[in-house]
Amino acid sequence: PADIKEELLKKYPPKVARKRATQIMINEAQESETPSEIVANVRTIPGIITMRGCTYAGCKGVIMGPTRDILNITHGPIGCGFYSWLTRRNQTDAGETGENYMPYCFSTDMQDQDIIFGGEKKLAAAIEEAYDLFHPKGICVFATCPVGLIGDDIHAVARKMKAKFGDCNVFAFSCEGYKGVSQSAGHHIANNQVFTHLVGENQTPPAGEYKINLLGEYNIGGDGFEIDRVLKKCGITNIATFSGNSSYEQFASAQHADLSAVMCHRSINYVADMLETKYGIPWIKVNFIGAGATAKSLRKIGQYFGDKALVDRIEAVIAEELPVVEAVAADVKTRTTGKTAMLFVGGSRAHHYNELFQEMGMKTLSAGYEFGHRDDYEGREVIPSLTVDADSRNIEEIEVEADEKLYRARKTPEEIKALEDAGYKFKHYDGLNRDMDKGSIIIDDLNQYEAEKLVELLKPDIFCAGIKEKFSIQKLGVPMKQLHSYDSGGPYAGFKGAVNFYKEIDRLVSSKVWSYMKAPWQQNPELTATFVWE
Ligand code: CFM
Ligand code: HCA
Repeated sequence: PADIKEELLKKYPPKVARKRATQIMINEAQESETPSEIVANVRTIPGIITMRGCTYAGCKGVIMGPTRDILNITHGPIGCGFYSWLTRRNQTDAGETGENYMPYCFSTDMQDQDIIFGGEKKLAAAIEEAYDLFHPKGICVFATCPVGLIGDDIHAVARKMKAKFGDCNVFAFSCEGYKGVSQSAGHHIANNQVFTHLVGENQTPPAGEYKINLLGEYNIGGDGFEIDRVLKKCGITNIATFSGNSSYEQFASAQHADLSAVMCHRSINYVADMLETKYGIPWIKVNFIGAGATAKSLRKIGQYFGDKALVDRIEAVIAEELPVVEAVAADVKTRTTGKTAMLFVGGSRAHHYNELFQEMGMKTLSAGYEFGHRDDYEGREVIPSLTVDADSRNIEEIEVEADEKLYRARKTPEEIKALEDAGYKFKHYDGLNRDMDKGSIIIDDLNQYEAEKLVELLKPDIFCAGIKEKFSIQKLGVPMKQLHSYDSGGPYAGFKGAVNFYKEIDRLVSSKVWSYMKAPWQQNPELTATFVWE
């Protein structure tokens, strides 16, 4: 593995090589050990073709995109709105009312003259037009790069329009694309505003027993539908998902839950903290990717509430669902055992999907995040030692206090202690490194060059990443599975999702079709050219 690292760095100029060397590590960490430090959440070196996206993508596309009945307006040139229009496969169930603005792409379509003379009037007119046409409960406004550069005050416009309408919650996000080093900054900006402007608005407690919020689940390919199916079967009430298949009302009611179950902690762990500080809702990490992980997460929720009726029902559901999944795993394993994978996704998924591959007897040779932070690699305990650089300081941290009226401790300190004494972990997640094999290669902010080099050197049986990587990897003769959009597949979460995933990966790694393929320039060398410097 050390040779592989050297190979990856060889082509770089010395300064670039030195920096990348701090973001590529040969994994030493084992379960009990403290992983060594990796450099993460820092700017991509200019000139490198990163896999990352921008702050606007994280705010508008990732966090706010999946909420069906909030009308999202992109204030900017049309490309930003167009790119984030239905590309993320976040599904929704608009139910009986059918109120769903996700199929629309709302944008102020800024032109040169708006950049020169200012775009605030155009934005106000767009909000007014959207309100007149749809009368939504909420309108959100998203800043793109030029808006930040010319200094349009989108928050003032939002406040003015909110006051004018009276029955529509209008608020804005300063999520200019360049603001952070990646999407991650956009998650934070989005979540802060939802927490400030929306959570807590609905005072009527929703009906149901064992109330939880599901944080960091975005219903890609229907994952959230499958998780909701399983939760419902167990008798657990999901008040609000942040933000897959969500509605305005769900966010507004989130303070009524008794537990926050956090799935993708990368995109939302600070909201879990704020819900606890302000309303008294404890939080735990869960993971519904993988049949084993799903069973474990359900048991963790059961143990928190501690009711025998719930615990028994959860066991009955697991006993009913798991054998079906295990039968499929046993079959595919005859073909997939020993096969190898590489996993490079934005945040949590590069970690979560390890478990699904393990269930198929497969081995992850190399993995990493586009924009994870050190805690996503090394575990939550490193958070106090993270350095706050200028880029992180750019992102607002909001201070919350216990709400005078609404704060209610869900458990007594004795109850919490009893759970912890029994090994129960609140507010905790392990990083990726401890779950990866010794000697596997962990890479932060992998780029186009390194991706191709890794495939060339280690020839995995499958490579998992996003749309930008898809075709270049397939041209190398290796099957490629998108773990962002799932291509056209899914769900992969929960019990039914695990079955879907096993079958899909089995199909991909057992097929030879990609290795037979030759790119045009491999067949017809006349298509290649050599540049000669005269
Ligand atoms: Fe969390 Fe996500 Fe991910 Fe993410 Fe994303 Fe996504 Fe992702 Mo694409 S919230 S960090 S910003 S699990 S959109 S649903 S697939 S990069 S690994
Ligand atoms: C985003 C969204 C994305 C992109 C996926 C990809 C997603 O980062 O803006 O590169 O294929 O999951 O849709 O992460």
